[in-house]
Amino acid sequence: MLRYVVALCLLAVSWAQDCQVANIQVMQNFDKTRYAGTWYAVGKKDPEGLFLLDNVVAQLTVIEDGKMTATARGRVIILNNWEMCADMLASFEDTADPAKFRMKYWGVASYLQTGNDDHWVIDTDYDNYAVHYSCRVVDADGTCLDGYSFIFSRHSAGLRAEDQPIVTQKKRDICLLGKYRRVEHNGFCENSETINAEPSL
Ligand code: RTL
Repeated sequence: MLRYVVALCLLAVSWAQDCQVANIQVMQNFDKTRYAGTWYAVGKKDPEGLFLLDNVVAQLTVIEDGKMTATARGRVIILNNWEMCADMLASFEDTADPAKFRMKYWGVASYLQTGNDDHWVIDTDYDNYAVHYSCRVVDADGTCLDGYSFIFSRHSAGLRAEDQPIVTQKKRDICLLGKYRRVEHNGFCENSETINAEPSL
């Protein structure tokens, strides 16, 4: 009996950690209206190339037709060491899975990056933490070759102690444990005007 239990556990662990993008579990019964509002990035795993460095704050909104839009701001370094706060806009396209979106994004300034990435919500309690995941390039073996992930908190100071073990487990589930850096919030992007522009869809 014990042997079967051990075998089943091993099977469950290996299945959960086969690192196939297609097998990544996302938030069940995801509710975007509860996901809306301000999120402070407190941890991130970077993709290849230019990316948001720190002081990253995202503001998500659900507009009348139920579509999700967002603004995001963060410190970036572009061109030859030009440090600035990037104001970004995004519109989300729903998919068959309510926790998986396609996110089109662009900068308020035209010289900022534009893109069309996955935006998957791996887990959230809506009031304190959210684990985000985006794979940009899936490798031939089905694992993620280039992607990024944010750990969001409703609190700029970071995650509550009680949420940390949950988030650590989710990082492990998406095969990114140990790949994150802390995202500093030192006020660098706070004194610029608040962005309240609505993305033109
Ligand atoms: C996150 C969620 C909220 C909306 C948006 C997001 C991502 C923004 C990115 C911006 C990159 C900007 C760069 C600018 C330098 O040219 C996931 C936070 C838009 C990826 C690299």
